[in-house]
Amino acid sequence: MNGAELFIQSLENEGIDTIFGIPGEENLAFLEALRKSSIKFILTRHEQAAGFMAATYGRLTGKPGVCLSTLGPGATNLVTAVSYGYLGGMPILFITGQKPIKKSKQGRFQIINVVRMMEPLTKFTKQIVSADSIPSLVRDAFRIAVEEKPGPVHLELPEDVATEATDNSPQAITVLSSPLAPPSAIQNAATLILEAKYPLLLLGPGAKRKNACRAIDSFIEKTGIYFFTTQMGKGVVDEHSPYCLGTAALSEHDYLHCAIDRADLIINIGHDVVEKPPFFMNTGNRKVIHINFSPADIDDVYFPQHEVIGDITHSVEELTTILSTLPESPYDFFQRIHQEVKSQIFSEYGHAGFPDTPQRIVSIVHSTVKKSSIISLDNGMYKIWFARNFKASHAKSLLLDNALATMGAGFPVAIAAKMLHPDRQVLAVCGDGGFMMNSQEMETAVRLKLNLVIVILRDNGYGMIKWKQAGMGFSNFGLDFHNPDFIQYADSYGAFGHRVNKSGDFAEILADCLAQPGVHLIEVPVDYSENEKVFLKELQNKTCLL
Ligand SMILES: Cc1ncc(C[n+]2csc(CCOP(=O)(O)OP(=O)(O)O)c2C)c(N)n1
Ligand SMILES: [Mg+2]
Repeated sequence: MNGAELFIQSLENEGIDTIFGIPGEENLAFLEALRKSSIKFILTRHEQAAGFMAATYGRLTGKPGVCLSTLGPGATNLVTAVSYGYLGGMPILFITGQKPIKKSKQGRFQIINVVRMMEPLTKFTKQIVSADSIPSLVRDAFRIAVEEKPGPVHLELPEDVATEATDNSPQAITVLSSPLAPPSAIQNAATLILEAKYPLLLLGPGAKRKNACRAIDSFIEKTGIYFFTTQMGKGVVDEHSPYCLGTAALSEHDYLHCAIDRADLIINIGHDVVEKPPFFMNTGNRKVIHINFSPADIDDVYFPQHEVIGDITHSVEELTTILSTLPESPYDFFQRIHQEVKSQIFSEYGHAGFPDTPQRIVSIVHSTVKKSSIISLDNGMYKIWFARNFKASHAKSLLLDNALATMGAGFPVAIAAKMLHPDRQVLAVCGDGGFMMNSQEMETAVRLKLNLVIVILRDNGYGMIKWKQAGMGFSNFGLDFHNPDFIQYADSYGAFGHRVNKSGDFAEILADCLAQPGVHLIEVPVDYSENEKVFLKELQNKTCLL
């Protein structure tokens, strides 16, 4: 057996069934071993896209996704996806090739220090220098990738190590469990909650990772404490709940912020400051309890007074038991905010016109897709509208990135989500800017015979930055572009292109596309004048309920 074969065996031993990537000549021994294995190889058209797919695999399964590239240019193409997984807390193993390390005949051709390049972006990065060390390195990498907070790890497999003979074998898997919070920390948190007059629950993505959703549901049901979420925390609890106050999608002035202003205690389950913070500590002197797997990263915008560090499910279950005696609390203020959010945001249909407003697009998507559907959002103005106006039913309803907030991920993420959930409707919602950053993956999606829908919101520009530019009083400059004919573009890949040409078209086209096999691209012109109308005028001028 050679190093490459032992590497593949070690991955099989970890339960890996899929690798995403683009090989180079330095990976050919690895590719040959992969060909003979039980693992599926998903070839993509850009390493960045393969990285986003592997990250999504890790995000949705909790097991590391695996991504392969060659040395030098293949590895540098991975950088954005590695960073995406690092900030987003997604377990991923990146494997890159390298020239032989013992004797090289090509000077420094294509050689950069990939291990060092990965250092600030990963939890662990190492060059493999002997085939015998592969089992322990793979085992260690997998453990580190899934440990809280999960993230990317990297192993470099040089060509000569890949072909080196070895008779070693994979290491046995051990199951890791998270440490539990001490009873005193839980008791102190319960005391703070009992003392508070207006406690609110903030739900972030950490609450999804080891699936604390059910425990949090029971906590809310028992205590009647209202909740709001960060963008990436959407769906921890079904947002159709009577205790839902919505998502802190904007930094300030939204209806929900009146509830945050009133709160004297925020119980933060699973939000950490890597996600753009919802600014709940910069006004008033409310207290914050930090409930998470790891301690808070103290920041100007985040300095909790009390921390409950340990497995989130356990902490929440213990708190629920202690708090079963919660007295009736005067929560009717939050109840009125709940009603206000429901009527102003969640049921907002927007006026019928052409082009459609963002509110109307969100509302049409919400009423057309099944509850079990998965919607992957790229980064642009519409992400704020979806985060704010779309009611998430479950933890995977909206896959969005509010951590690296990179453009280009939305479509590859949808491809991986569909591969993992072939029975669910999967939709990518992208801007005309972000989609074109990885649109080449249409070929991958068509080759894989996936059934999925891509909605492209067309404003012929980098709309979100245009909105900020106008908001700062600057003139329109440097952000407008032209687009390809999206119907012909889809057609050239063997996908199906559709265009919304008049008011009312979108709902019908979307429903049809969801019902048909194949990759469907729908070009939807969008009226972004609503950004200013709602976010600047309506919200700045509104007053909070008394
Ligand atoms: C890779 C990357 N480049 C640049 C940015 C900065 N940025 C954030 S949103 C945005 C505009 C997005 O444009 P588009 O995808 O067309 O969506 P729109 O806002 O127009 O709906 C830009 C340039 C980013 N987040 N990621
Ligand atoms: Mg745009």
